[in-house]
Amino acid sequence: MRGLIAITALFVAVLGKETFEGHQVLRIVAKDETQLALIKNLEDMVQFELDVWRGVTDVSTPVDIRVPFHSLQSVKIHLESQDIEYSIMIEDLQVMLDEEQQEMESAARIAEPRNTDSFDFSRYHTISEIYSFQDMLVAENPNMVSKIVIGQSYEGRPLNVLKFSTGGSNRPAIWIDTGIHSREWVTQASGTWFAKKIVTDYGRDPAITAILNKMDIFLEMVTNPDGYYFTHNNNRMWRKTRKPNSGSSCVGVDPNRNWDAAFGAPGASNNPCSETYHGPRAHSESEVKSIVDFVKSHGNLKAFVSIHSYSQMLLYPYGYTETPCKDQAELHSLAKKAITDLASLYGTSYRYGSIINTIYQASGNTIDWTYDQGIKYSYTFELRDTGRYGFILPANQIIPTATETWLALMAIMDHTAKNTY
Ligand code: 0X9
Ligand code: ZN
Repeated sequence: MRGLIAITALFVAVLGKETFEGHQVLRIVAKDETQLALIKNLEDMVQFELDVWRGVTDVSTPVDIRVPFHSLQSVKIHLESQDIEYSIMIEDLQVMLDEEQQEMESAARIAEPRNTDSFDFSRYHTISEIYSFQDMLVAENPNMVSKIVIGQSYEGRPLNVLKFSTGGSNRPAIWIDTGIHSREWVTQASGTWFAKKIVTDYGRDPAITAILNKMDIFLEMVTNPDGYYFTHNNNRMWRKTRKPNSGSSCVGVDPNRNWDAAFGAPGASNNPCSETYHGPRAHSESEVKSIVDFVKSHGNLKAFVSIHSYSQMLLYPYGYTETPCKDQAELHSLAKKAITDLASLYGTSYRYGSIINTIYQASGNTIDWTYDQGIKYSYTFELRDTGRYGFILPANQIIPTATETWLALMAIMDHTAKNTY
């Protein structure tokens, strides 16, 4: 098995991108708790080499799993023999990836943008395009935007954070990150759109103007740059960091299980080959540690919003325990307001609640740590969609997704500003 993985890795290194021909994404629906438990077992059957896109939540929520071609038959027989219902959500993943790639390449033929006005927000971009977008935005708005490098990724890429500030020193601040899971491409793309939105609306929209006259905003758009690079060049489905694990041929740690909040407790895996591997120790990943150091040294963050995809949810702590956090009532009603605002644009419906009660148990996750650090308004989004395209959300949905999400972000930022003294 190990040998096979090593050979596959070598193959990809020599020949380029991993392909997903014949891979299907199955949507599995449990009839009852017994079936739910069986599906949970299936997630962990290593011989099938499954990739869980959307894990087990409850009986009323489907589970989406990418099944490699070689195990399709066995998985389908396995499900049928247990009388578990499933449908084929994606017939052939590679067909969808080819379309995505074609769209990106046809866009790339249009000249490189020379300023952020000609940046095409309706396309997905490479990491170097996003980094040059950041530099252009700083150059165009020297009085409001600056770039802070909070650290380096494992492979040595800069961890860039844009700071939006209209003055003051160490003002109370709001943090937003996108792309900590690298394959969730609509998030980095939305982060780019948010950055442009802030500079465009400041001085025009009274709400963002009031927020920025009181608080700073920090935005990390490519929070897992090695992973993002890897999704473009080697494996579109990469989620984790790219640091090798000692004693294993499997690479990477789940950066949303690596935080020092019930680190290693149930809701994370101790298997380096798992997509939810928590890592050898809390904050072992420099992509995580750099944010930890930033948060601590800043010391004045009032809101922390970490953006993922997919499944359309707005979540607050905790993920590691059923015990409600002490601000649950306030976080819940603010979440309701935020998703109501979001839905007002195109009717996109979101679920909301604590992580553990709304999605599943997840220990060592980002916002449990930030909340326990005293950042009350700690939220995490799961953006579009609910599974038709999953992580391969068509680029023509980037702007609508970012625009509706912005309404929810504004609700959170507005409430934070009004409750910060
Ligand atoms: O499993 C996760 O890390 C999150 N789902 S994802 O598909 N984006 O990987 C859910 C965990 C808690 N939710 C968030 N932190 N968004
Ligand atoms: Zn994620």
